[in-house]
Amino acid sequence: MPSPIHPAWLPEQASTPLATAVHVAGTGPLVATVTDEVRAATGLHGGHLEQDPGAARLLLLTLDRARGLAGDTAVSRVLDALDSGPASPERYAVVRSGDRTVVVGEDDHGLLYGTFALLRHGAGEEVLVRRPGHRSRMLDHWDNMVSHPVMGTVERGYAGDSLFFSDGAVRADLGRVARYARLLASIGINGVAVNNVNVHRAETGLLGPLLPEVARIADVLRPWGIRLHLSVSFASPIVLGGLATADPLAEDVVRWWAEAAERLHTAVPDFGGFVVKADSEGQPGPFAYGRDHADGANVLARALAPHGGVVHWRAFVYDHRQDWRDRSTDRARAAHDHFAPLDGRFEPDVVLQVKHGPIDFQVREPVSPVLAAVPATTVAVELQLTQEYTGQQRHVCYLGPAWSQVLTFGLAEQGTRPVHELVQGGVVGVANVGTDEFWTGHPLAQSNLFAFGALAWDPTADPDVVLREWAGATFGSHGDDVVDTVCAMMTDSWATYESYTAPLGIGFMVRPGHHYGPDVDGYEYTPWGTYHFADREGIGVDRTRATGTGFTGQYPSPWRERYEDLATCPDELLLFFHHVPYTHRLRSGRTVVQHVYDTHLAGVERVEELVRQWAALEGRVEAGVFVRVQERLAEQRRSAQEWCDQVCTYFLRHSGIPDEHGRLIHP
Ligand code: GCW
Repeated sequence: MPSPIHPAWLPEQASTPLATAVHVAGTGPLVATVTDEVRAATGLHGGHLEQDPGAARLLLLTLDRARGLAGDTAVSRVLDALDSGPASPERYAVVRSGDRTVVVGEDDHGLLYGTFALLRHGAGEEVLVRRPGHRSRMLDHWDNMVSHPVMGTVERGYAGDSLFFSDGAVRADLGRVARYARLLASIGINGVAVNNVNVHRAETGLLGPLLPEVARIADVLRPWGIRLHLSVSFASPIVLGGLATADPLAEDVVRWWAEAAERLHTAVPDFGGFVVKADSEGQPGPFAYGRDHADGANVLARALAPHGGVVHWRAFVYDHRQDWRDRSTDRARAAHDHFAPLDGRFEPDVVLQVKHGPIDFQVREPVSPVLAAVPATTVAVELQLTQEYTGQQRHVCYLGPAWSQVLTFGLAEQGTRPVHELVQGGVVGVANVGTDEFWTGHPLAQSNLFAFGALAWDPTADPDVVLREWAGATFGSHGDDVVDTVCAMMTDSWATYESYTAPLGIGFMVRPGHHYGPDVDGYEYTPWGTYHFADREGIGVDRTRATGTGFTGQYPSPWRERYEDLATCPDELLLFFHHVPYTHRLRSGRTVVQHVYDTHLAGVERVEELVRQWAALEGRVEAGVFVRVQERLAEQRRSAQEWCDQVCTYFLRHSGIPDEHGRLIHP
């Protein structure tokens, strides 16, 4: 018996009752989906579909159809509102006018999103017009076709197996994928890359013999407005095509990619494009042929150009065989060093996909300077929903506030131009779902999927409002006090996670390999380039221009100066940019070592409070959800204590400085 699948934020009772006569009209393939959604919602509540728009109480229309009904007062109000703003694909407008409600989508995508907005929020008397802040809102799955001996079927996956693949093949039953696609459509996601950026031999076949299987997945995603993308190996011309080289300038390689794109387009006419991790962590790339990453990305982009589709080329390129004895090499510098000189050389359909921070999805990193360093290149920012470094979906960690900080951070033009304006290539998230009955392992981690969609659509949205919206949709039927408790538990959960793990932006300190739990020196003498350089005097990485690796110089003003100077570097990033004595006084007034003791001990107490807050919901939420969250909180409690003890003891032993308040720090 397969276990039941949790409805996430779309339980039947969360949708607005549509006990009314509904008229749906429009052009485009998604109109059928809208009709099905509405039929389900009206069927539940006693409404019906109505052929005659004049007799309908609810009209769901694409803009072209709405224009034909301009004589209708309610429709004309919507048209006026739409016509007074700039046209934009996927835009929608919603209004309730007297006893009639109208939803108009600029296109069928807009109608789909407008319909979900109506089902979730109902309609108000003011015309609400919404347009996406980013055209591309995409999730990357790190799913493997064949289970990897260490990583399993989803690399860094904490929620069961792959939704798409099993035993080297595309799943015969894609029912779960259809339900997933519906969830994604309801939050505005419009692209999904189905396989891991680490492409193994099996997945290379997705470009060739397995194309009909790829087409089956695309067919399931399409009715929900989601385009399928594939991660591809740069060595595909060799591995799959049998060529002697993958040199991007070799004629037969150019031809091979053009033919591959042609095949894809035939099988999947709306194919979204390629995602490529090249010359990184062992993946093949153009460096092997003395070519650069513009040469590499451009050959794929030119192949796709006749058909549409983009190349998401990842900027996550660094030396993972570094010598820890060499203090001049700095992994944080790598993406900028590789890509800034290539600005202006990429084909228009290349999107440079940049991780939000310069290292690797740590709980706290500065925003990547690459996002402001390639103005002539289309960039996308990559966020990580799957909680590789933020508790692996065993710890509660609502990441909305972290992503909001990134997206609204004024990186360019003297700090006035926020990241969300720089990322014309949109927002990409590494997915956090799998075959788990709650989708995300930890039921509360569903919030991160929801928030990713909400912030990709509106990067200026308040993450607390988004949290409340998610909690209301998911738990609202259990009462407002349940929603309040869930929000109270989660609003500061990212800050809590940070408080008991690696302090002040230093990062890592995790167990090597699987990255769960503390190991302060775990990566210190490894080739991975993630060091904290603690000695008996102090800790931190000197990334200044004056005395360090010079990474601060990759930032535009005012950040290069602010990060360079100890007096202006924000506390939370201090150890990312500076090596300081344990006695260094933070801008908060506390010393570094005292800050570590205080935050870690407080972090554990906060987790204890989370356990109590959740316990009070016993009998108030669905039993399965209650138990799963309770189990995970117990593990979070244990793990937080372990982090606290190891980090505090490490600082005590290295500094010899006891806690000012005389609390027990294990010697
Ligand atoms: O965060 C690291 C992960 C790898 C991952 C890599 C990447 C897919 O530890 O598992 O590989 O980043 O982003 O490519």
